[in-house]
Amino acid sequence: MKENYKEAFDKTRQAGIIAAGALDEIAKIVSPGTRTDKIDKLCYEYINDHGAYSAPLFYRGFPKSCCTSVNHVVCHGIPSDKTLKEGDIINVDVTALKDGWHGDTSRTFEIGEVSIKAKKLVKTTYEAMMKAIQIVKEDINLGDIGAAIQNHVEAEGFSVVQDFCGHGIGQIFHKEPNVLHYGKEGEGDKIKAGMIFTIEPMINFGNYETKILQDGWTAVTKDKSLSAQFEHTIGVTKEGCEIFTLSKNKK
Ligand code: EYL
Ligand code: CO
Repeated sequence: MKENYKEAFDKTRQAGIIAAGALDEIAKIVSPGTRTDKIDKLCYEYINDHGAYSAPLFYRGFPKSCCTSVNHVVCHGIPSDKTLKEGDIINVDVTALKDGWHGDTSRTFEIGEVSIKAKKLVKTTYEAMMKAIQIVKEDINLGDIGAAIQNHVEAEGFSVVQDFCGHGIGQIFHKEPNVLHYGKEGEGDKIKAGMIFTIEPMINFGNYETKILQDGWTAVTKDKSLSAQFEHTIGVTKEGCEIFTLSKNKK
């Protein structure tokens, strides 16, 4: 059972590099006046030009190639003619399917100058994801990941969304295990070397509760407060983990 996961890691790394590269290109156009469907078009074309598919497109009927979630939208925002404006925050979530394997990643971008509270929310969300990634290695419990995120986020006065979670990923977009972004140390299953999953905390400025809009896709905060998210796809090793979706521009 030793190093049997080399192919899985190699393939997921290739998909992850494409997904991260798409976000690097998207980072260049997220500014005041940009329509969210322009982001979707760039995502679609970048991923296709790199010999891959956008996994979200038509997944469970989803109509676009990526999710664009602005301000109080928690996740699964649908690209549209909506125009970004100064002070907005937007999460863009992309998944590349390359050679049968998935790489899933998202970042929250700030549009022009944003409020101090939005900045703090985005920074804390990124830190929470990275703190969780930093503790990952064989034999920790899934609850340790949730606790690392929840402890950091709540110390800053924000709340962790409970209605969506990270997930196992590989030749299937979403599989076991569910990776909760809240929990207690020592709880949940132990993780083992070779496992591949996402960590993708959604963090709200106000209450953790969400609801789905009439369109059937868009998840928003019930209290209309701001929400931020970051996501990486990682592979567990004996000593730690590998992040498959790092940006070349280091982010
Ligand atoms: C499609 C399916 C309801 C995505 C992710 C697009 C959206 C809402 C049903 C997870 C689940 C992206 O990127 C994702 N996870 O990291 N569904 C997704 N859809 C969709
Ligand atoms: Co995703």
